[in-house]
Amino acid sequence: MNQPRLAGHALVETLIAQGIDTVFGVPGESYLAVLDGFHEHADRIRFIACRHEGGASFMAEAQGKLTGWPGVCLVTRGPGASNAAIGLHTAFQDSTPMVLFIGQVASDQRDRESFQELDYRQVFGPGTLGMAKWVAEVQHADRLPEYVARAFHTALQGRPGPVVLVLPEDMLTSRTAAPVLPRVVPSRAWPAPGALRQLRAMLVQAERPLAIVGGSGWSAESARALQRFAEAWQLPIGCGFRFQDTFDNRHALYAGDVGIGINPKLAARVRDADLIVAIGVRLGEMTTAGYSLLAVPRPVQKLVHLHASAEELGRVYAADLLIECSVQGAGQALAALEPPPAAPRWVDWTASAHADYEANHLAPAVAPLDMAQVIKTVQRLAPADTVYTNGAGNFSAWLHRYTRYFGLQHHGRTQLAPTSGAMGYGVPAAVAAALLYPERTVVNIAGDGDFLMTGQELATARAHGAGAGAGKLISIVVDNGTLGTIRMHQEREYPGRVSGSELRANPDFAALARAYGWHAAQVAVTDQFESAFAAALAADGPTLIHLKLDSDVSTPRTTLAALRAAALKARAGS
Ligand SMILES: Cc1ncc(C[n+]2csc(CCOP(=O)(O)OP(=O)(O)O)c2C)c(N)n1
Repeated sequence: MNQPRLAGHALVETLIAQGIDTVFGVPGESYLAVLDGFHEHADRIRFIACRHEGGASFMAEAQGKLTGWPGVCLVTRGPGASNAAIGLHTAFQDSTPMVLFIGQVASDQRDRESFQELDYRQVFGPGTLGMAKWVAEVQHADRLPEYVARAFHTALQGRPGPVVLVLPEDMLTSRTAAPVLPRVVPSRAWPAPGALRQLRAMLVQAERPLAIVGGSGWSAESARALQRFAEAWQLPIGCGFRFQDTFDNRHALYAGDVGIGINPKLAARVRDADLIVAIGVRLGEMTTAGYSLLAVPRPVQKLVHLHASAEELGRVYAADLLIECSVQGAGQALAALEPPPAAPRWVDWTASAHADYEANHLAPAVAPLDMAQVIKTVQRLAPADTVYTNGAGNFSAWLHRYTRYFGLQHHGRTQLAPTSGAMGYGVPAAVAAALLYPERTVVNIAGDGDFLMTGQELATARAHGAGAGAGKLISIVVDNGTLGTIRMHQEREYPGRVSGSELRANPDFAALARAYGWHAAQVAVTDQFESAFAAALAADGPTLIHLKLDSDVSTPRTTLAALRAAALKARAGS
């Protein structure tokens, strides 16, 4: 047993034992004893005080995405927990390991609706369609190590995801001599040998196979194993929505991303495939183009789904073969599969899939501000291991289409993007990445609506020196004066009837950034961008580049005027 110490201190010690050196949060009077624990152990762990719990929970989520180890967030009772919900939901939908700690009212005040009291089990209650894998309250300080170890196991095992631990104030101020537990070693399921034999037989029979990869939990090693498997079988590889960095986009087997704004030729190819092997990825709405690329519930294509969660397998699709296994297990086992008996008959199919991807990378010139050229310039100048972050909005379509993610077999994750479609994710994710990997450059692309949801975290970046070292922190705000995505849907469904989607009285984003102590530049024409970005890469602190984009430019493929005209024409014809 240890010397008795405050449970708040013991909690910090358990986090250190779990390998955590950075915690994101917003302080509250409910957990002063934990804050005191950070003070006590300041040489081994830091508490990054954010400006809003939405920012803090996004940062912890990004930490989980980037490191593969649970990101940790600490917030106070009802109001803090409510603000933090968005990061939790994102971690759930994105299968990101995360632990959210919430300070709670003292036990002797419970159930009175006392100040800021909330029933976290009701609000975040576990489910397969929810916010958390597990929600629990730690009632006895002596059991803190047990709860924390279970939280880390639960966040990491099976389908990774978020866990909530609730900490009553009186528990945190009690004393405990309980020793911390060692760092958990999560269990990883391996595919069964019989299932692998079946999968191999299906591959041998196939004419036009295609693999869709993604999901969380991949290590660089398992991504390399996946690449060896793909090479042995000459399989075209598509990456699931916002898991574009699972496979090297420069590889000759890469076919493109199977997400929003999918290359129409790739969509046709997914439909035309006779065998889809989905590895690690959820077959969710965005990856299946609204459940249309694969028919529900019985796809026309033969379907093999490898996933770490029993709940995910068969959730939507009646597949031909379901294999419950971790992505690490999948990668290693697939790489060890007996190679094909002869050169696969689909090599032309694979080559044309990659040729379609390359052709989709070409962009027609657009004036005065060419977003495709902006993204291509970013990637030409930025270091290879740059981390790209974004939230939700049409602006992200250029990023997703024109960035070639290097694949996590080289640099670990290089894409931090919410499959949950949460606006406001990109800025905090970028700040978290810059704090966790100070030697790496981080580029955030944000919409004007998207940026203003969490822009206050520019202050967090400055306060903690993000982007002040060798790695640069750059936020590029695409200001089109509108919630362009919503406007796009309005023009399709209710042409010409704009309601609620204008962003009037936007701030001067460059001036706003300077007020936060960031460098800033404004760019309205393509030619100005390269020098602005080069200056950001050479700057001695973080930089925001404010892009002025015509609101009519809706996506890489269309304009609002064209959408409106098409919708009006369709109405006139019906
Ligand atoms: C937190 C949150 N609120 C609302 C939405 C719905 N939504 C999706 S995209 C979007 C507009 C994004 O606007 P902006 O950031 O300006 O980017 P743009 O589409 O104009 O490129 C909205 C409101 C969402 N996805 N997330």
